[in-house]
Amino acid sequence: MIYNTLLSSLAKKFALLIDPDNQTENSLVKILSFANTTGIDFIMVGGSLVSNPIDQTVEIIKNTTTIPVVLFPGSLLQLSEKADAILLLALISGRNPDYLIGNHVLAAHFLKKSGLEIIPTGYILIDGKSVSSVEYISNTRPIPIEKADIVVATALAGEMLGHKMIYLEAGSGADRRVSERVVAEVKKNIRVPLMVGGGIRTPEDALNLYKAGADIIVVGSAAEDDPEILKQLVAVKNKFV
Ligand code: 1GP
Repeated sequence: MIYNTLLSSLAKKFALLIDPDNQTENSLVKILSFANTTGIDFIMVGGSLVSNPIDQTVEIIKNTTTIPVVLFPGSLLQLSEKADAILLLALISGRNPDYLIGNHVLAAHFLKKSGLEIIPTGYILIDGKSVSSVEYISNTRPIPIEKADIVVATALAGEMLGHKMIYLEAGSGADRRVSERVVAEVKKNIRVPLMVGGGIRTPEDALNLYKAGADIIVVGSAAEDDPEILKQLVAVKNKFV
């Protein structure tokens, strides 16, 4: 079980995010060849707007690597029985009922039959300086970056509601990633694993966020731009072993 492996050790984890729309089969295989040699803990698949069939992407990943595949669905069109697990996201920074419970009701029977491992995740969108796809598509507002107290209270409420993971998200390709201060404040207050993503591009970013308390770092855009950077980014987590 993927969640149990997250809990079973204190080691820092690294997740590669694949947005199917940003990949051809060739570029996907190339990025996976780097992923296979670097010690990535799991591959997330999804995006705010995905027009390619998610099954195909998951299939290519499963045929190319043994790294567990975790769905990160932006919509009901992004469900696949071929993955290993799903982050069942509740967009708890927002006040759009569809993203808090509506889509989950629609997906519930499918998920129960799918055999996917379900990881209920409190998903918190934080202002990354520019309007993110998540903000636009979900029609929710991000929490302002300077309002660390609101982020902490939101994360706490998410944990109290039973979410097994908290994900701090600045949005894919964010101009400004989540700050160390916010990560540290949230980490002090919750016990479930803390994921951080959006705009993380350099080993220094990763190092500082791990130091601040991130348990799992998610990188998508930087690896799309230059798959070779994965080696340096993933190597950072080994400094904490
Ligand atoms: C987006 O947090 C992820 O949901 C990854 O963001 O593409 O900026 O790495 P990047």
